[in-house]
Amino acid sequence: MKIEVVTLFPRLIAGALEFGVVGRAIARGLLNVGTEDPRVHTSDVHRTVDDRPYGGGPGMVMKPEPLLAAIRAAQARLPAGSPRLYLSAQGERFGQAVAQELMRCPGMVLIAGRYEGVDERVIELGSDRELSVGDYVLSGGELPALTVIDAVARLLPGVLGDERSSVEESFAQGLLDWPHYTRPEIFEGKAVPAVLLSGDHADIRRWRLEQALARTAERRPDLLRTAQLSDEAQRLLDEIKSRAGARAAAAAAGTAASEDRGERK
Ligand code: 4GX
Repeated sequence: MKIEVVTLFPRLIAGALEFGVVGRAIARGLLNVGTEDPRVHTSDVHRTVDDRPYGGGPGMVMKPEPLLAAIRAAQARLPAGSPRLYLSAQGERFGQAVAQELMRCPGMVLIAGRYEGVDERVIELGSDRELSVGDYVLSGGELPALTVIDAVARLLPGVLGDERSSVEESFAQGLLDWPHYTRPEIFEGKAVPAVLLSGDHADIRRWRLEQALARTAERRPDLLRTAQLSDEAQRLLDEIKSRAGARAAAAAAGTAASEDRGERK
């Protein structure tokens, strides 16, 4: 896959891509990331890429001409059918489903804006899709672009070898991760759960699935509504929920009983 990032800070992109899984994917030729700087597409002595907003107000807006020229130069280096994606807080939420969709593209242009925004006509003429990585305000689109690159790169064939986590591929797909442990067996008085030392792989597998389900139910119940649960997972989840329900009832009854004894809540 070939990715082009349109950015005023090409070294920010290049620097972040030197390390880890993505760095290795690039070194092995599984992924290629280029950058295009709108400043290159200016002709005035000051290399101006921003201007004051029509209608007044504080802050600056990215000028349309250099930005659109940069997008087109980037696009010209990519195969046909490579989408142009604009990163902004106004976009559709980027998540694992969008990453999976983008993984199938031959390439993509990621447009990282700076200042208070870009001239709206560039979004209309030079972008196919607007993506947001989350509901917070950043000072530029570079970190969102790197987020998209990282999430997509991990899905490319051959990028994850042994590290291909079973979470993404197998029985706990769409759930939060289970807890992980390594040596020592006791750390600061805290022991590793015994089941993980038992050598019983069926037991370990069931425990991990149960942990993933319980955490997801507790922290992100919204994910359970879209996760594709196996019959086994659904059964485990029903048990977890009835245990939680029973605990809540016992706690309420305990409160009632202590109140009956005249103790305060
Ligand atoms: N998820 N930003 C875009 C420039 C900008 C400012 C105003 C349009 C209007 C963001 C996010 C994000 C910061 C990227 C501002 N563009 N991008 N940039 N959250 O906050 O994707």
